Amino acid sequence: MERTISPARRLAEEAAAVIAEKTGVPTHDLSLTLGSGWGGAAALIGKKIAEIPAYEIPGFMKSGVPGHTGTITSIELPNGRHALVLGARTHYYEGRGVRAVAHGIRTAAATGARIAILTNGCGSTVPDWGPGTVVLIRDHINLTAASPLEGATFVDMTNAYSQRLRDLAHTVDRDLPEGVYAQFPGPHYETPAEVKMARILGADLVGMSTALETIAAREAGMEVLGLSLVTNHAAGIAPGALNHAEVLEAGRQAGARISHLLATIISTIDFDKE
Ligand code: 8IG
Repeated sequence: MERTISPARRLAEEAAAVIAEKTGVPTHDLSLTLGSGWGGAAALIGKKIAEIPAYEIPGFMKSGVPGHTGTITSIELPNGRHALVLGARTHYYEGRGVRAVAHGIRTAAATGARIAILTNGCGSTVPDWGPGTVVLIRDHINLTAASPLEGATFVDMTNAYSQRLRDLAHTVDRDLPEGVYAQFPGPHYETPAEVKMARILGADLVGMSTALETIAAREAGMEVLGLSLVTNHAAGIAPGALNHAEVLEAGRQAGARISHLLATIISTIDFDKE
């Protein structure tokens, strides 16, 4: 029987071929998406082999969000494995459609990556988890009313966030809390009533990125580790209003500590045991 490849998959394979050509690295092992606050990790995990402006790679566009860089970087880890750092996340709220949202992850999968580490900055619905708290994502609630998958693609989401990788993160920091991440469509932040709803539904964290990317990663058969940096209490959890400058400032303050944490977690990954 003839194998049919979806247009989304074909574009990802084209992008992967360009990455292989421009980096000289034929395959990658790890996909690393660095969200608000996490950017410093790229410099700590290994040796930079190449950095490519995202718009030179098929299917990627320039990021319009301050604090989000638009490059794709190939890094050689000390163990000889290769990480593809996606500094060019497309958010659902940019309105480019779900295919653009999933393209980075699909491309990383097409380069050979079997593990996806997804990081983000997010709001917290838990009073005790203030700005600077790092949380391992245990599960998510997709409140975007969208899916990055097209057609009859029935992907199991039971163990979307790998127990193996969460255990491994706990060997680095046994006190890392675990939480449920709810993705809202954004780009506006929630109302206090929406945050209360999310809490009642079981969400500890609220964000705008990671759930859709995890779905795409699971479709591609990747193991997912999700790490959130709380940059703000979600609306109504603490007194006062939210603003993007405060979010960036919280990320900046936590940057060195969480980048080191992430680099240490990556250094402990056993790539042969999936
Ligand atoms: I950073 O409070 C960041 N991202 N939905 N709500 C949502 N996304 C966020 C928030 C927040 N903070």
